[in-house]
Amino acid sequence: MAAIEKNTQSPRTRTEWQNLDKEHHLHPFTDHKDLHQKRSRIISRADGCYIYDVDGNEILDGMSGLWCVNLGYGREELVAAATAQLRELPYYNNFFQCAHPPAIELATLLAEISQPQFNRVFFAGSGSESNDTIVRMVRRYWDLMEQPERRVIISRVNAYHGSTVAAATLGGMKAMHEQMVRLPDVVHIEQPYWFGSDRSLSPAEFGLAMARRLEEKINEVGAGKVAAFIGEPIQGAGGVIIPPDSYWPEIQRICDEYGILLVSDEVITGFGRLGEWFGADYFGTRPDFMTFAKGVTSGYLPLGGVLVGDRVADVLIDKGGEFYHGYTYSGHPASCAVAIANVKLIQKEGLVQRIRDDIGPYLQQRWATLEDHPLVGEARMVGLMGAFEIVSNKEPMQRFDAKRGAGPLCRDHLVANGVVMRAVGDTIIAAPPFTLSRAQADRLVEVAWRCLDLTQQELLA
Ligand code: PXG
Repeated sequence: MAAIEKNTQSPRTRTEWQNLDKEHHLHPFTDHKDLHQKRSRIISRADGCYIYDVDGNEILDGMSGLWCVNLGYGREELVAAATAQLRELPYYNNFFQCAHPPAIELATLLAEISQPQFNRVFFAGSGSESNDTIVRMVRRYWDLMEQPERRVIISRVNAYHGSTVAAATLGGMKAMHEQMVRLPDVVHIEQPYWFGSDRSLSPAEFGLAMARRLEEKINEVGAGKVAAFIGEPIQGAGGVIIPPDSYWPEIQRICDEYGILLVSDEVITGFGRLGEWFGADYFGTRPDFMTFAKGVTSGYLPLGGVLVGDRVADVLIDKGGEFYHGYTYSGHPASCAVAIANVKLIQKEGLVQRIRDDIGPYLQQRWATLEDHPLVGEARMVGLMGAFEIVSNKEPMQRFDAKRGAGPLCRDHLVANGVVMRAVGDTIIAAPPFTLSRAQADRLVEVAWRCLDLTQQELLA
């Protein structure tokens, strides 16, 4: 296949793109009034770990797109897999007793790389759709188990599980809930955010206490009414909340004791981000479901899905009866072909091990040095997923007044200095591609330090 032509000659100027964008394009999660004052950044191409704006400025992508371009940009193998599949069979469905080779092959591959209880996959087009599938399948399972009173799904405050109504109900984002009608039978417990707590407990004690909120909630709701618990192994969009080591084993114990299904939302943590194939492997849980999306294709084409554990799949299959749920693009052939190529590349290049043993520990150790900056209260990272907390004072710990916008200020400096990270309030988060070099890791940290200096000068001026 011919090398892709780089679109270096943009047919329009930046201003023209910005004007058209303003006139016609509504963006996700955006205050458009605010955007129209600032104008959009127009990103027109990318290569490796870098994105380029329409003026040709090079920016190191510390967020892997939106936590998805794990293998970096410009991977010809993924382009070739998509192109070949589009030629062979661009679309066919998996409804009505049909299936196609890419969906079957990918399902088989996913069963191979996941824990032994996972042998079956239900495909969707995105993480949100996958979590809708979870809501539907959890209910179907308990109906088939003749325990229809088990209806309640327990989730966590500040969780992000997507933006469809079901997924956003599962999520714990207050601002989203205020703009929507929520599903019934979803309740939330606190998140294991030690840095955001009063820190009177040690991290280990705090982790246990937060896990036991699940047990308290089960008892409050009534043990016979609880269907499932859902959580991201590390909360991503909520600010890279890394739970203390004591947290997940206790959650697992409680789920086992009360017989409730455990759902691990692996949309960000799946496919190697933490130096293991899945976050459940990293934290040692044995979930009944894993939601995936994003990194399954490194974002080259949209795909999501749910790995369904035998406990549930066996019941669905053995008891029979149609499960009235599915999407036109459940297992789109081209997306599945890209996913197969993507997983095989991760295997061939040993990228999971690279994160566990090489670039992960390297960046983590560099990242930790940010704690020496006067503005950083904590710098944390697992695998290639990290955050640092901007504070006005370390001892006692104090935040800047939220109105000062310290986080967004720092984020804007980062972008202006050629590095993308995200601000969640005053928490700056990063999740760079798995192919990040050591020099690029150094650059992430050096630019972060410099931008913290700039932020400090501006806030203290
Ligand atoms: N679960 C998790 C854990 C996610 O992070 C979804 C589900 C939904 O996936 P889709 O494919 O429907 O978007 C996500 C998505 C951010 C940000 O700003 C994070 C996501 C999406 C958009 C923005 O960090 N995560």
